[in-house]
Amino acid sequence: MRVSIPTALLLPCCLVAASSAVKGHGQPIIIDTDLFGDVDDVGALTIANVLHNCGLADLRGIAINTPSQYGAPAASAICSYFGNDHVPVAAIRPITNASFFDDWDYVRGEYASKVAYNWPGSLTNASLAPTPVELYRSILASAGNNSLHIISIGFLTNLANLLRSEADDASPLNGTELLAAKVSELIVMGGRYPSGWEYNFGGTDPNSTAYVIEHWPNTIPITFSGGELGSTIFSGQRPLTEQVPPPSSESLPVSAYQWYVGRGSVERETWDPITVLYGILGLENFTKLGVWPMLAYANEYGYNTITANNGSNAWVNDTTVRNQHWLKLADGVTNTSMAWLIDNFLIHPPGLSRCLV
Ligand SMILES: [Ca+2]
Repeated sequence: MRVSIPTALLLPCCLVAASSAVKGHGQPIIIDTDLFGDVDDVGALTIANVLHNCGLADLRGIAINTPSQYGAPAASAICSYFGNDHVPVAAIRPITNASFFDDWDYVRGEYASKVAYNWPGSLTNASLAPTPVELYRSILASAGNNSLHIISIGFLTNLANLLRSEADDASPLNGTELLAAKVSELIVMGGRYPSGWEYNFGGTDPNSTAYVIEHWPNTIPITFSGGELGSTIFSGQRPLTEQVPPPSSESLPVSAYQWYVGRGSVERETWDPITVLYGILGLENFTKLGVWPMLAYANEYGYNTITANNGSNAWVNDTTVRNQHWLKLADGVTNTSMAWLIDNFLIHPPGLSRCLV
């Protein structure tokens, strides 16, 4: 039996946006993901595809920041599953034969190769993908001024390389100039707030984290989604029992969560899905889903700093800096209600054109 929509979340009917939205005509986004080592990236790419299909997002491209050969084909598989074969996927080099193995807790399972094999997308071999810098520069060059949101839900290696990139055939601008011209916001899942250590910042490539935080053009807003936000919100379990046809055995997102979490549970922390939701909807456009705004800024001013070689971060309360924020749940929004919204996307049939099930 399906759980009813929490009424506290819903807007009055007359405020819900009209269903005149056109597929792919929403907020332009590029997603930079470490799809491979955690399954919440699948939830995040699911949300991006659903919101692309219902007209709130324009998914221009995906850049993979982990080296396994399975990441890029899995990302392509997710897009194709939702009817978006055209979305280009870039793969960081060198590409390796690495397969996920959980040597932290010896519980989680590999899912990327299974997703790529069972739902093959338009990209079936990572070596055929462009590099992330090539893809970024091409997409940015053709984008409108100050139009794109870049959403980072993994390591910052690709963005550091992009910042360092030089003029090429795609654009006479170097990476920093190109970003300053075309990007209207950077959204980053990483760090802890106001201070702490988190895996995306410190786990693999803290030098790139420090480079991006220190060299990002100060004209572009940055919003951080910290480890503390997603770690208390658990999603994925409800879709296993409430999957709208096709059944869960044929659902790519549900299958990925089953393969990863395993042993009778598909429940997972919700770091990346929340980040992509904000990256597309901002604070205000939750109303276009028919729900009240569910996120808020936790600070008014200041900026983020990397304080140690291990990628630890700390917020500096500088009242003169106003373009950086970190996220929290809006007043009155509970972990349960945010999980309900995330789960609504995970049960979303791939052919359904409206945003919510
Ligand atoms: Ca991730």
